[in-house]
Order: sequence, then C-alpha cells, then structure tokens
Amino acid sequence: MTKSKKLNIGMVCYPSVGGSGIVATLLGTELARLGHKVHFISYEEPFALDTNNKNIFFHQVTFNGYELFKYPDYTLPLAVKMVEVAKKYKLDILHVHYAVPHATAALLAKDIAREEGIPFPNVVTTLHGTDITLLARDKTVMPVIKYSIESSCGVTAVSESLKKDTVRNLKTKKDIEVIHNFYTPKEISIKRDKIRKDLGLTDSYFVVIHLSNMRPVKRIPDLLEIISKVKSNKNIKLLILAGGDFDQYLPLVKKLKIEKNIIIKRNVRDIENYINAADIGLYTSGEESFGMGILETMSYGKPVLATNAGGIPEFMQSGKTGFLFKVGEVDSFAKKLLELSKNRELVNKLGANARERAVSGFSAEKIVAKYLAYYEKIISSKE
Ligand code: GMT
Repeated sequence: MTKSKKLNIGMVCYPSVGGSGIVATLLGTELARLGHKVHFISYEEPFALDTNNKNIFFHQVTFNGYELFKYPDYTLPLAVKMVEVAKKYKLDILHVHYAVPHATAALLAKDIAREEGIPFPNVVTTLHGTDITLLARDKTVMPVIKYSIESSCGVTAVSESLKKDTVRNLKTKKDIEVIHNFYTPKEISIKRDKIRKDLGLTDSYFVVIHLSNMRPVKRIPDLLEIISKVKSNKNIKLLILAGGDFDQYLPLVKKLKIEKNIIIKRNVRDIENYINAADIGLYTSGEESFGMGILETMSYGKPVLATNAGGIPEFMQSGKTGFLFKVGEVDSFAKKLLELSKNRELVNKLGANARERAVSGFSAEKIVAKYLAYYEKIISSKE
C-alpha cells in the first residue's frame, strides 16, 4: 500500500454516548478528512457523526424482531450487513470497536463471504475496556471474547494497562498493539462568561467539572463525598455533565446535603463550552482503560484530579497536569481540591501543562498516523 492510497474502511461501533463509540467516530472523521472513505455500520447513526461529509457513509443494521425469539439477536444481522457493505464498497479493512459482538460478527461475516466467494477484508479489533475488565469476567461470554480476539487479524488496545488486563484475564496469545486514544478540541462557540451566567455562577466560583456516563465504575458516590467534604468553601461548585442516569444518586445528594453545591446538566453535546467555563476536572473511577473525559478536560487547558486507575497514568502526570490518587482516597482528593481552589496561579499552570500534554502526545495527527500504519500492516498480512 502506498502512502497516497485512499482506503475503503468499514468502522463498526456502538452508537450511543459511550467512550468506544466516541473514539470510533473521532477516528472515522479524521480518516475521512484525510480522504479515506469510511463506512460506519451500527444499529443507529453514531452520536456526533457528520454524515454530510462526502467521505462518511452510514449503513444501518436492521432487526426483524420475530416474536418467535424471546431475545432479539444483533450479531446475525450485523454479520450480514458487514458482508453486504464489504461486497458493495470493496472494503480494504474492517475496524471493529469493542470485542462483543462486533469482532464475533466479523468472524461470522468472513466465513459467509468465503462461502459465497465474496472478497472480505482483514479485521482489526480495538479493545476499549469494559469488554475486557467487565465482560471477560463473565463466564457466559468469556470464551467468545477470547476466541474473537485470537481470531481477529489485528488487535489493538487503548492503553498498556488494558493490554495487560487482556492477557491476564483471558490468557490470550495474540499480539496486541497499544494505540492510545486521542482528542481533537473543538472551537469554543459560547463564551465562558455566558455559560457561567446561564449556570448562575460568577467568575469568583471555582467550578469543578465531571463528565461521564454515570455507570458504577465511575464511583459517583466518591465524587459526591469529596464535594461534601469541601462544602465549607461555598465558592466550590461541582458541575456534572451526565451522559447517563444521575437520578439514582439523588438520595445521596440529599443525605450529604450538597444540593446547593452541585449543578447537573444532562446529555450536553457541546461539552467544550462547559469544560472551558470550568476550572478543574474531577474523576474518581474505580477502573478506566483510558478515560476519554479526562483527556477532553485536559485538552481545554484544565488540570485534573483523578484516580490512578488503569490507563489514566499513561497520559496524566501527577504533579504536572493535575494530581492522581488511589481509588477511594476521598480525603486526599478533598484536601487537594481545597488547596487548589485557593491557588488560581497553580491551577492555570497545571492547566497549561495539561493542554500541552494532550496536544503533544494525544492529538489526532499523532494517533491516526499510528492507526494507518497498523492498517497497512494488517492489510498486507496473510490470513
Ligand atoms: O465506561 C465508559 O466510559 C464507556 C466505555 C465504552 O466501552 O464505551 O469506555 C471505555 O472505552 C473508552 C474509550 O476507549 C475509555 O476511554 C474508557 O476508559 C473505557 N471505560 C472503562 O474502562 C471503564
């Protein structure tokens, strides 16, 4: 493959506001910008996908929902759609994000294509985290995950930590290439002052931001406890951009008496405007293969207080771009938060370092080039 050859790439992901879907959408968008044709395959159009882009295509997987079946199956129609798209658009590579059922469906698709004499591309599977740290502990699916990884032509993981977890949890023998996630900051379209005004906050507030899908792994109770420990400082506000159900935590908010210390915004799309209006990020995850929310926060020049879980220390430098703590160390988090709320100069310095780290190490330019080099290797490898 020559450097200038433009590829036809199949991109399979979950469409919802989840880390893996966001990464697949970002990657596809950057590849399209470089002139490659990117064919997204999913049950819904991925959130934030720009289908007006002439190089981006969306192919929807449809279900028939026969009453005969108690549990609707996605793997089968997904495999059929993969064959259809591979045949019609002559895909050079099929990149699936998340092992199950995407990598599994790709194996089935490959077999069907072979039977039918249809050329089928080599498959790259990207592991994102919960497919390994959560699902691979479940004996009812673990053998399928392991088989799908071993049988993919290429496998990537979004951090060294996830690669280690995969080998440890599944005893896989497959070579795994680590390609970290990346983020492309967006233009700020609403000024900091305006966002703050709309939130009822003046410039004197020290705004702590958290964005996530609110799943148990994010340890939202720790986040709330930290805020309850610093509530004596009435200027500290926690702004939560909830991409999932926050209501489950309302009884705890009430119990901790922090109703006035937090602001909840649900399903925000223009996260850049809110991060820009904040002062610091706060992330308390128990496990995190990477932590896209943290990288997003850093990209807009905000330092972060986070746990040292999983892949986070691979891009967050404690003492330089913010501070890292052990999972559950809420007292240390609270102490540092109070300290930083009184030291804007240090916050600005850490924020500048955070932006620099995100831009220099985790930009689209750097990471997309790694994916393209990996595609090249996988396309030319014999299956
Ligand atoms: O937990 C999430 O945020 C969703 C999950 C997913 O699979 O969509 O995210 C995983 O993949 C992201 C993108 O690679 C990573 O940034 C997250 O760290 C990872 N989540 C976990 O490992 C818990």
